[in-house]
Amino acid sequence: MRNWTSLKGSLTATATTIAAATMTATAAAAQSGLEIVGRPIDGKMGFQPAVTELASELQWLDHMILILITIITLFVTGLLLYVVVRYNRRLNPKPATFTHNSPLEVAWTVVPILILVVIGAFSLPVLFKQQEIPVADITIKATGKQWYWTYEYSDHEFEFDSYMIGSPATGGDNRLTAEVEAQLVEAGYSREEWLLATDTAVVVPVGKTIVMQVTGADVIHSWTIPAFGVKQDGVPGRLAQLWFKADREGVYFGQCSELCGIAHAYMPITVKVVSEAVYATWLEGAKAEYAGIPAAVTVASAD
Ligand SMILES: [Cu+2]
Repeated sequence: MRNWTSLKGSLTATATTIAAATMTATAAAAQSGLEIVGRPIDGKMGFQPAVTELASELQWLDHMILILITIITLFVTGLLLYVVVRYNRRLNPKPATFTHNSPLEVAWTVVPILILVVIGAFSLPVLFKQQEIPVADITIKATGKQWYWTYEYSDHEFEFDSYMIGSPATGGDNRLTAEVEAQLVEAGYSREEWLLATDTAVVVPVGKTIVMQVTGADVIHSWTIPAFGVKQDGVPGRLAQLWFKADREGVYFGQCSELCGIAHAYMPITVKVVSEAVYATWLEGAKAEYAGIPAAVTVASAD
């Protein structure tokens, strides 16, 4: 029913409305009262709020390197200006003719090496922390498809598809129309979340270690949530892993981050971090709603 190709031009308006209503009802179920935390904001600079240790460390590293490169850039600019002023032809009519200065050459080789070692010493632990996958409380498999995501809750044997609200699968045509805005509102979002909100969302409990297995069914996609500090390519035929432990309830958004075809811009990612109680309730509902849905891979054709 949510197959892209079969939907294209074949669904009647009634069926679309029913489907949209069902999907948005599910989406809204786990969202009441949840703050929208992780989304881009017009005119803002910098990072989204860091809600995992990984994201905090990444952002700390970024700031540390920003300070280092600012110092280096100012130093080099200062040297250049000094040389331009002090050693121009007017102030220095008789130029020096030496070609070597061993102490200086050793210094400009050793100092950059030391700077790189310092950067490496701080960045490698952050990288390893991302790549060393801890024992999972919950394992979810995200499969990127043209152009939506399928999430399998591996511990509970159910899966569901996640489409952008306003995509052809939810009765739209990737444009923000009045109907699409109504769907967004009904699902607990606003037009600000257009291109970010999906009909179903990944729901996880706060403070639990989530291991996300990421793969692709057709071409390479990439799963990311900036506020979690995670990004992983989903490559067909490979199963990569990422992990996160969100410490703040809320709604978080990401987008497919590997150019994957014509509707690449229309396959966002929505994650809701909820309390354990809300998660347990959602899980029961999801089991009832999605159990037995065949795990068939639906590959969209480009027509
Ligand atoms: Cu993509």
